[in-house]
Amino acid sequence: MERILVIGACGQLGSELTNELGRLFGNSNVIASDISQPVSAISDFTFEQLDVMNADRLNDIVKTHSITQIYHLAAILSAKGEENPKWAWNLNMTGLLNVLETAKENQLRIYWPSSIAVFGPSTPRANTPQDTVMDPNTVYGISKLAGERWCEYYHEKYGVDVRSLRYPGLIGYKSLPGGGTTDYAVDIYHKALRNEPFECFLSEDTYLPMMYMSDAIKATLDLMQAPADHIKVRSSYNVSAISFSPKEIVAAIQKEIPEFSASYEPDFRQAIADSWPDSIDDSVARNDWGWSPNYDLDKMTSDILENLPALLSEFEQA
Ligand code: AKB
Repeated sequence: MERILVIGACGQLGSELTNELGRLFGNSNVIASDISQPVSAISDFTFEQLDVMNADRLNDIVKTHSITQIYHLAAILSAKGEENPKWAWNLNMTGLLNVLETAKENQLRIYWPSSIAVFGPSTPRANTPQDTVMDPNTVYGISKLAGERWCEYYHEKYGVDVRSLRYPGLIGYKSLPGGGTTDYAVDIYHKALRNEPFECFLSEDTYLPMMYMSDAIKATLDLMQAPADHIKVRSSYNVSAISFSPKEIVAAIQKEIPEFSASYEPDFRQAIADSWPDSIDDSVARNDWGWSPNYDLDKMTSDILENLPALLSEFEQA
């Protein structure tokens, strides 16, 4: 019987993953936690307020709820991290080390997301391989690369069953992301459905690897449920689904909302995007545990434009 703790359950990925874990394992076996107050999307779950920097509180929650697996999602993303680098480093690293330590003490399975932000300006941009040059130049990317090394270290030295994916930009419609460079590809749908023009903070030809939320959840759960001997990479796996530029997502939306328009005003996030790959080679994940995505740009766009309208008024009230 698995007992699962989600850290960062109020976030963009956390709220959807918590509900999916509840469907798989039963809501009573999933404990949601976050530094902030619980959001309505996770109201069906036991909630524990947790600052992951507080190792004692984390250990108490693990013991009280007989936790067997942790999904540690709390992190400061790329754009926000650049505003306060030391704070981002401290939170991203101390949080992960606290989780790895409690995993070691309590024999837990851990999921921790890495990111395409581990790559940098000298990394090959097209079809970036699993093993390649990594020279991140954002504090977020540096913390993710260091985190990958720590995950592999805890697996090699202490046998911790830690598993990780290098997420591309994640696009969902059920909640708003915060602080990422790829987040324009979420905001754009809100503008389109409100019949407002969109001003993009990246230039129109900036390609980035992206993934629809439902594929991200599938990748995460497939990885966590794969037999341990299939998991050959204990740093983090490349996973890929779609690559597109702002111009292409605008065109995909215009197929359904022809009057939608966008303009381009690149800001400091352009340099971050320019340091990341255009597309990712995920053949190692496909071979090791059978990864394959379901959504391309058009299919994702149709799904969002169909389902987001029912939620728009909730976002306005929030
Ligand atoms: C970000 O833009 O910071 C994140 C990421 C690619 O990890 N979405």
